Amino acid sequence: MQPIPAIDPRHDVLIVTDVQNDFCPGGALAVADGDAVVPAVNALARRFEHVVVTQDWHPPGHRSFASSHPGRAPFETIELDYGPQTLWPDHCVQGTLGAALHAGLELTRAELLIRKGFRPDIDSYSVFYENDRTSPTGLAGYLRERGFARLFICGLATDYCVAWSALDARRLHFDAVVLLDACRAIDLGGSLERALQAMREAGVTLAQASELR
Ligand code: VGL
Ligand code: ZN
Repeated sequence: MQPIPAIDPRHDVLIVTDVQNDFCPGGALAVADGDAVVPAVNALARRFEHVVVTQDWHPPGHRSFASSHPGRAPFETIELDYGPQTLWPDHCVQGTLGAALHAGLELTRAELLIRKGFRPDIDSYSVFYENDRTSPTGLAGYLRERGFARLFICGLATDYCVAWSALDARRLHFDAVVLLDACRAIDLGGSLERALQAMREAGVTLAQASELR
C-alpha cells in the first residue's frame, strides 16, 4: 500500500461530518458506537491547521422523516422526485439538543461550520450537494477559494454523509481521504460494503488515522 503523502497545511483540510448527538448512542438516529469517533476526531483536529465542521440541520416535518409520510416506517425506502429516499426517524431538528454537535468535540479552531438538509423537501447526505445531486451547499466554492485540494473526511456516518461527501469530492476533482477509524456506519441492508466499494472505485483513499504523518 502506498503511504499517504504527509499533511500539507497549504492544501489539506479536515472535514468533520455530522458528529451530532442524534447520531450518537441515545440519539434519535443512533449510529452504533457513534461517540467513539469523538477522541479520534479531536486527535485529528490537533494535527490539521484547517478544519471544517458540518451539521445535519433539518426543519421540523422534513421530507426525509418517516413521520412526514403517513403509513410509512423509519428505514423504509420510498421514491421521491429526485430518486429513492430512505425514511429516517425524526433527527437533527434545527435548534434541538439532538442536532447539537457532541459536547466532547474540541473544535475551537474550526474555520467553517456548514449546515445541510435545511431545505424542507430535499434530504442531504453529502456536504457538497443535496440529494437531488444539483443543489449545492457552497462548500466546493469555499474550498477552492481557500486553495484546498485534498480533503480528509471523518465523522458520521461512514455509509451516508462521509461516503456521499467523498464521492462528490472526487466528482469535483478534489483528492479525498476517508479516515475509517474516525468514522462509524449506519450499515442499513449492506450499505457500508456498497459505500466502501463505490469509494474505492471513485479513487477515494481509504485509510486509518494512524497512517497519517
Ligand atoms: C445522515 C442519515 C440521515 C448522515 C443524515 O449525515 O450520514 N444520515 N441524515
Ligand atoms: Zn438527516
